[in-house]
Amino acid sequence: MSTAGKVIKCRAAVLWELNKPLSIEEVEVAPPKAYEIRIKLLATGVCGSDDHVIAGHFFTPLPVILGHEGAGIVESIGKGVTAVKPGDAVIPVCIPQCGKCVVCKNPNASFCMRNDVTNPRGTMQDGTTRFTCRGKPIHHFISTSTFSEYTVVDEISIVKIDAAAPPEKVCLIGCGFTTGYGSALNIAKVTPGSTCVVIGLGGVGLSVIIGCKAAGAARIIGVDINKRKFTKAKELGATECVSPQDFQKPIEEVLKEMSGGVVDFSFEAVGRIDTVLQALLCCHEAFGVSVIIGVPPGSENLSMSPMLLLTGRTWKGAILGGFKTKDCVPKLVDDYMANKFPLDQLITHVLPLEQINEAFDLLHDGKSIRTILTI
Ligand code: COD
Ligand code: ZN
Ligand code: ZN
Repeated sequence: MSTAGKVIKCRAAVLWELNKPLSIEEVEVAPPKAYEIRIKLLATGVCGSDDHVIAGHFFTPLPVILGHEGAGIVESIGKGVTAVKPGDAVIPVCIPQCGKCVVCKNPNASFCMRNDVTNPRGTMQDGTTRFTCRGKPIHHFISTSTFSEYTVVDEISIVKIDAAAPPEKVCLIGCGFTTGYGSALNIAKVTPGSTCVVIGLGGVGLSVIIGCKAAGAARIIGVDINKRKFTKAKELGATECVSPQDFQKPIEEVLKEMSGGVVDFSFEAVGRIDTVLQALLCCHEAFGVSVIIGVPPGSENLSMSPMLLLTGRTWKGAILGGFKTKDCVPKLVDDYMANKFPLDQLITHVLPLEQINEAFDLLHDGKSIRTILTI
């Protein structure tokens, strides 16, 4: 029996309050309106940014269904939708590509102005939500909300992918992998023979390493306070790894010495003020490029000397690796299918959606890189 046009009752993980476990609830998912798509999700990754929301470091309206690294199939479409049809394999994307705004029209920019990241409303583009639970509207999260059996997204926030791609793997192309890999290739534009420093070896930092290696970097130095992350970092291309806790002096000094003073590219993939500064300071003062990927807690500002940039450093940042999502995500899936990068190695755990809080425990305890939730 077709569910098109009807409200679907299904399971979803709802965050009602900050710093509380997610609650598996029965939610109602309304049918898609014009230019919207309802998706049956099959798998979703658990990203550090979902955790930042729960901890109150990344503001989005509550109650909310989090999750932004999903893959699934189209269940039904609203009026006017042409990008996909029911049955298509898709990835919802947390940065839309509307194709019409000044950013979308700029070939060198990707942060579409219709994103829900800068000033999150937690809604569809029309300002309303498609989720209800216990009679209350539930917010969406950065245009995606993948911790649910079904979600509704705008047409500008969905990409069609190869139907043969395994959802429990390519869901990571919805955020973590793409964020790190693109930061190396598109934002830093890592050059062959260069020396790179990657601070933070979670799923995003490891994806930076994959990108640096693909670009032909000669040295890739991984930095993390959790030494359990070093083995995988080396498997993926880090040439050496260090923990700041093993040194008396600041880690940027250690990194400068290790590299003979020549760090060409540095990346911050932790989401802390001190590591943002470490990444900036460790790269060469005249030609170093430092890329911010993590977002420190909302109220924290950084104070730095303008001299750090006057000498010639470049300081950059990007969300989702600077990829224009509609143009690039399907190609990344094709590249994965052609074995061009080792995405599977980022996956350390697979759990059912019901065990989502265990997935966050694994992340907090530093035991997982990526947990995939099967839905
Ligand atoms: N020095 C070095 N490493 C550290 C330190 C430190 N002081 N503190 C923690 N770490 C390490 C941790 O041990 C861990 O290995 C790693 O840093 C962080 O990894 P995860 O697994 O917690 O997080 P990721 O890799 O999934 O995500 C990292 C981000 C930085 C992308 C994320 O947390 C973030 O800040 N997101 C906000 C940016 C954003 O919105 N991006 C788009 C959607 S994700
Ligand atoms: Zn993410
Ligand atoms: Zn746009």
